[in-house]
Amino acid sequence: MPEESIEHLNFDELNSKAISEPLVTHIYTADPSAHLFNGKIYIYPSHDIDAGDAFDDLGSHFAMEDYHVISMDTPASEAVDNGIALHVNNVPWAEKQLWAPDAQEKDGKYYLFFPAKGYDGIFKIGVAISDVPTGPFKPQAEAIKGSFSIDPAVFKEEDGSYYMYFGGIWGGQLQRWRSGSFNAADPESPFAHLPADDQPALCAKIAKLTDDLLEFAEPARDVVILDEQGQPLLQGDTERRFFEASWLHKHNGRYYFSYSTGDTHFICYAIGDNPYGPFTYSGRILNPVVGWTSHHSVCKFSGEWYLFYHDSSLSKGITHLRSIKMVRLIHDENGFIKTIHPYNDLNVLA
Ligand code: FUB
Repeated sequence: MPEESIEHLNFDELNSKAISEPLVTHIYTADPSAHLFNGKIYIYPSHDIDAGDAFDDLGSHFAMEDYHVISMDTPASEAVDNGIALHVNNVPWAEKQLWAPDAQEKDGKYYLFFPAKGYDGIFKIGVAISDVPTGPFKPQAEAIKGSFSIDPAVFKEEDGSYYMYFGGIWGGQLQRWRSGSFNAADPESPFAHLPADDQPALCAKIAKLTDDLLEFAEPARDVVILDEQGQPLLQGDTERRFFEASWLHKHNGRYYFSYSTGDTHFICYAIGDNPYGPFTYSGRILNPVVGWTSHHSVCKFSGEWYLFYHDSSLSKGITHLRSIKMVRLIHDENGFIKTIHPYNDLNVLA
């Protein structure tokens, strides 16, 4: 992922116009996956560090080593850092790059789902378990069988079943799995193996989880996003097609699949009538933030929806040093989400 030119930005002006503040400032955090467990908000973010790795389009500079869980009693409360919840050194199968995680609760146990690169350089998704939402989490010895790529997000359906959405292109390697096995050719290129611009876009993946939440109960399927004509979005439709950062929330009986468009920096959403989709593209949730990546979650507290997201305002624009934030998210009377502008009267891409 390239470093965006930020020379035109005045960070004092930017921070005075930001619609929300970082939730924590003593560490850098990103990719916030928020859930309500036992009436309290728990946020499962990436823990950004500067490990000194050079910037590249594969995201090698995102060299995170551990996770911290952040908790809040209410949206207005102080955000509390609960310390290290999992470290890569304790994950037998993982070598590096603990990217965006998620968590779920089942029968009083808490499951942390996380991507990491194995010693073969291939991203897989693992699970770690704790008796409490804040961890520490004990990892399984192996990654989930049949898992690949990054950015797991696990949705709990009202019937008690759980579905994992996952995947990310470029450095997230999703394009290398198009044939069903990992294509290692052109290892330095994030663009090799992508569909042509006039072909259907590469889709996020979905798989139902087994009852113990430790494995896929079925082969992963495509999460298809349709345009207004009912046709799959095309790979060249970069302002709407899926890039990474899947999330699923349910509102008034409809399923909202949201995601980042990556190199065009939007958080968009599409609506469907079941967890598998297809979903119809419905608009933008969040306009571009400072920093290259955008990644979010949507969580309800006391009847109000909130968007959790990140930007690089605290680090003055350093792409891999981000800070988690939150803001109210509004569905209008027809169920469409009102687009959020992260800085009043300011477009960071202008
Ligand atoms: O934090 C590392 C990667 O950056 C995440 O996995 C992506 O979603 C992007 O936010």
